[in-house]
Amino acid sequence: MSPAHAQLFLENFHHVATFGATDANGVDRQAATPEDKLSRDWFAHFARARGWEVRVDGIGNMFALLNWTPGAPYVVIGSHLDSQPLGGRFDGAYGVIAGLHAAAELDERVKSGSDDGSSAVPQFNLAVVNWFNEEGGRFAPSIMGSSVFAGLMDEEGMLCVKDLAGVTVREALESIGYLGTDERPEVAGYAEIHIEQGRILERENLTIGAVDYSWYTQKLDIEVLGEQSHTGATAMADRHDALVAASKLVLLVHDVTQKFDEEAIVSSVGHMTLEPNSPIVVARRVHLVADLRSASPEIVKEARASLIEDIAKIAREHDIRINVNDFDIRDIQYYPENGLELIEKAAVNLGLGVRRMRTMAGHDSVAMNRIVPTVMLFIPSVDGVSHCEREFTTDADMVSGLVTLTAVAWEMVNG
Ligand code: HGY
Ligand code: MN
Ligand code: MN
Ligand code: MN
Repeated sequence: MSPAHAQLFLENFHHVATFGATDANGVDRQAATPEDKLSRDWFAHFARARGWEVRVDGIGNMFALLNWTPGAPYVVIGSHLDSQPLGGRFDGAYGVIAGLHAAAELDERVKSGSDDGSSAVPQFNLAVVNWFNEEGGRFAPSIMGSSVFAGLMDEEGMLCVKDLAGVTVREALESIGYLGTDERPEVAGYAEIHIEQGRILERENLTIGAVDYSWYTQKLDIEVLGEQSHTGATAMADRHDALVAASKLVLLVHDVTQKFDEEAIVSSVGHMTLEPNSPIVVARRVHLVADLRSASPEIVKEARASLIEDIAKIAREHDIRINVNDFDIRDIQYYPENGLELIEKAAVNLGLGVRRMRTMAGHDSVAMNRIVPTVMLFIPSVDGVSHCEREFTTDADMVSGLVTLTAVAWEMVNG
């Protein structure tokens, strides 16, 4: 890749980071918001300017299609442009913009006849994807667009999901002009590059991670139903305070990890809403979501069972109702051996340090790996920080990842 192309990639990456930019160098570009529309419009412009076909499907997934061989299926590369609220500017967006520039590089190679002597026109076409709502911050569950694409979630059901303001996915996508009807491309394989969102590559001074499996994850949707009353006039013995019960629950979700080996399981509550949320009213309802993850499904199931028991005790103690629903359950995904070897070979050829590693974070590749051969690459995160405005990855590592993705995608389109 020429230095000029690498420079253009960096300029584009930093330009997209201005869509929904926050004062502290992060982004707030949640699914189907006006800020998300800005990044989608940019994606479509980048593709159309190069003569690529742009499609939008029924759940807002966007595809840029490079039709080299009429009728051939597509190797799809990409990730997601939506972010967490007050999130990082690298999570997802890096993989989409690297995907676009890897495609531009390979398009050049195919159009000018490949420089490495392999067949000029590859066996498969190439497509770049921007998946809808990978983050699940505004609309739960997460990894929505790619899961609908992979047939793991029902499109109609997901279009009816509402955000906190009661806006449905369908209404939100219509409001930004990205509720499509285009036919989904036939996929021969999938490749995604992403920041690690952990500390391993940085600690071992490596540049590329070849993801070999993803952790088992599930969420608990919990509704605590107490009784509204006056914070001044109601005797303590007469209160059914949903927030006191919910607060005990939050600590239980954190403390359950201590029943297992250190770091064998991670869990927390990251989302909580309160009704009526007024200073002199005892809360009647609290809605919270707990996130449980482990390399061992058995450990998550054991932790869940322990929580269900404790939740029943709290409900009895406070004479309130607590409803618990499991959702967003993602089984462990193992990525194919030949894909790992592809990443390792490309990295070694480029003189980059590489190792195999798991992902604790969920990704669109977790959905795609259920239907097509899938490879997932990581580049380092400084301090391992993510889902936070302080998220950072160096330009040099981003370019190294881009060049590696380009090499891997070239192998994949040539079958
Ligand atoms: O679930 C995840 O880990 C991803 O960030 N959506
Ligand atoms: Mn992500
Ligand atoms: Mn994320
Ligand atoms: Mn909620």
